[in-house]
Amino acid sequence: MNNRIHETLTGKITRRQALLGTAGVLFAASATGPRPARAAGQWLPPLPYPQDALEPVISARTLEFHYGKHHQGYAANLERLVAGTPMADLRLEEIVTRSARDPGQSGIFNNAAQVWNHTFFWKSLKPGGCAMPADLAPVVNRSFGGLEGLKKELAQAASSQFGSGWAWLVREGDRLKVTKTANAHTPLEDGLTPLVTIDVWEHAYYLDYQNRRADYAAAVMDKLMNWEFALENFRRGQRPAV
Ligand code: MN3
Repeated sequence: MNNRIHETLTGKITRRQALLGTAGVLFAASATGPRPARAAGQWLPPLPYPQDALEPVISARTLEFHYGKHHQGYAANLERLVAGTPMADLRLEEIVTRSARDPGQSGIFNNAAQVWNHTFFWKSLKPGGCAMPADLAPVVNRSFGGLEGLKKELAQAASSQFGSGWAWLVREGDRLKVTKTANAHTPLEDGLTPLVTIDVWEHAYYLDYQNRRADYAAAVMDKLMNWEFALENFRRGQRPAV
């Protein structure tokens, strides 16, 4: 978290802010009035790689829309929906799990979950991909009989999800399993630990693959999947923070 966001979230008035002049005065005034707005853009962290880094599997043009329009749109909606509510002070994962239990908050849930899912998806991909880490291989073997078995199940989940949604590799106890969710839904709602995900909304692949979702999913698994990120999440053994 950068200092400015941290200061805004904690409400600290620092010497640096005092030196900001007008901005510092405005912030100081807001300390006794309504809670200051959270930093703009907080739900839209930078992509972890350049926009063209996933080519040719995922084009820069797709990321321009997927990150720059879709993810950006969910982030902007979320910011607007939680502004001035008690949700505004919660961590993103808490907003997701709390709003999931309240049908009256489906708008907040859909946007918060999509922000979480997308931030997690970007981290699930790595330019050039990577090998399965030796420390994760035994649990993959135990759960799926090997990497090919895992890919087969993940491909099946990606292809068979009817309409928009997500295919996931998750940790359940000491084993792994594949699951899929519709629309904005996420395994966080079921208390599972996601390790990696594949976005199977049409906006994720249509510019590059049109209707060939299975080809997109196979290419992502073979050439971009960040198995090192999967291991990090497996080791953490709890809800991974994004
Ligand atoms: Mn998407």
